[in-house]
Amino acid sequence: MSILLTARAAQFAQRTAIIAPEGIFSYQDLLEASERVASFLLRGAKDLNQRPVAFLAPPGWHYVALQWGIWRAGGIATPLSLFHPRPELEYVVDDTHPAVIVGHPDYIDPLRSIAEERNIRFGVTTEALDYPAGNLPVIDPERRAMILYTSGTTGKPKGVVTTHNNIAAQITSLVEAWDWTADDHILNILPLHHVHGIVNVIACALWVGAKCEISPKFDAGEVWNRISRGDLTLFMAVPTVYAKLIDSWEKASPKDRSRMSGGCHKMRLMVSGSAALPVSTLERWKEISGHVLLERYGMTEIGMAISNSLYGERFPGCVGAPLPGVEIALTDESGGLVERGAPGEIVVRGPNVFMDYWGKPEETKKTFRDGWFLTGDVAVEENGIYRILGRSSVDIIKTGGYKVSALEIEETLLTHPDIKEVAVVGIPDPMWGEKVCAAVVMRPGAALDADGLRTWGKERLATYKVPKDSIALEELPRNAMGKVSKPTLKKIIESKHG
Ligand code: MCA
Ligand code: AMP
Repeated sequence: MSILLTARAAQFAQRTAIIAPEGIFSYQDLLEASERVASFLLRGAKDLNQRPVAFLAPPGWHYVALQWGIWRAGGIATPLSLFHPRPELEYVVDDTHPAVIVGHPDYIDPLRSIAEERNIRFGVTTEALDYPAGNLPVIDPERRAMILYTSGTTGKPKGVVTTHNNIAAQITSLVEAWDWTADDHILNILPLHHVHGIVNVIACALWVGAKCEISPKFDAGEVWNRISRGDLTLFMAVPTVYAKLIDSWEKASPKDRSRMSGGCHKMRLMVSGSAALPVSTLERWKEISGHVLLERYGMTEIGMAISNSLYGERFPGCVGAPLPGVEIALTDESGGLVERGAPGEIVVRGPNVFMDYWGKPEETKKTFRDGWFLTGDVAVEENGIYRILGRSSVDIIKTGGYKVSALEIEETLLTHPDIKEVAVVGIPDPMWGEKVCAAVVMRPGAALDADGLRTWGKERLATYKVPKDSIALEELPRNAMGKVSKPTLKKIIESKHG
């Protein structure tokens, strides 16, 4: 057997696969380029034997050729984030011990020195793409294919390992539910270190032989220009992207607005996910685009699990029904099924569910009960339709579609020499969904410099994790047990911001 996604490409050989800043590439181009990349990674060896390969490339041709090349060499594709400063890149490298680190020419610094300090082989994507093609191994799809880092309730991010079969199950479920065909043409504007961009957009498109157009970065004006051309069939994004597109549309002239809306009318489907879609955004988007956004629910560990329907009614504020092949149940704290209509934790079972957390068998064990994956999200179900109520942990924050851990941010802020105590919370925000905010108790004699703290934070954490607002308090609110009361803290911060 062979890797499922790449094995399908031969049947679409002459069709356009990727439209990217680097050019337009067919499926045949992708097969040839990934063969060269795989040969570069192998350098004469037979098989990478499920060793991770860490790589950093902007969304585009190099990224996809590299991902496929890693798979075809028998490695585990471990994408790094363009938004991570050196300490976060080092964390992933030290956690995965990759066989090779590969960087796009624009992102060699600091990757090369991270690799050299650890005696890890380093390569540049351009070298890999020029390497002579050689023999490649046959890969069993039960093998590990990808590691994506996700924040959890226990501090540092965990590497979520999926197999080729897991990824294929995640793709085929969406291909069936949303009727993907080779005639589709999608625009990706999402980062490529998360499931949303990697699986829902790029992998689904490449599975069916569709066209995948990749922007290196989200820019509302450019997205509107692209949509206005009227040849896209699909668009998928997080609620913050739709909020930004709405802002941009509101600022446009009447003539441009009609061009922008006209482009949307030509599409067959627009999807929102990764965070709760406010009903107000759904309604405004419908007025602007004529589309009722299809909202769906997913998670790094499971891909997509629940979705509103493509052809049937879509329910505002709800995420719909379980996707094909995915089993869902709502359970109470002891693991029993909740009564109909009562809130419960979403638990998930199916071939889409990940294999394990990289190098963390105990953490893996804790997130499964009787073969069901425990999501930590709470929902209710009525007539087969699920509505997400929130998360069981106050320490997980969703900002602009990124999941961040309050504990990880607190741990980092506590290393600041002027900070004595700190607590981080997510405050509801119309643009970001939730905004990361920090309350700090400064050491005697030190005063809070919020801008300075943000600059300091960006050297240590991805910018989206760095608190957008910080306030200084004499002491943190605590409950009778001495634990910081985050609900009280949220109220304090909200009242300070009016
Ligand atoms: C950028 N900034 C952010 C975020 N993004 N701050 C908080 N949260 C964010 N998400 C910072 C920037 O660093 C900058 O800081 C300031 O905010 C303004 O940035 P701006 O240029 O306006 O942002 P942008 O470049 O337009 O990015 C917004 C974005 C992006 C396009 C919404 O955040 C994004 O691509 N989000 C999607 C993430 C995603 O794919 N999540 C899926 C994971 P400063 O001004 O200080 O420099 S979830 C998933 O995969 C599961 C399976 C699922 O269900 O889908
Ligand atoms: P991640 O771990 O980054 O993959 O984020 C997964 C989390 O995003 C889920 O556990 C949910 O908390 C949240 N999420 C994803 N889609 C939705 C949605 N449509 N509505 C509410 N929350 C969502």
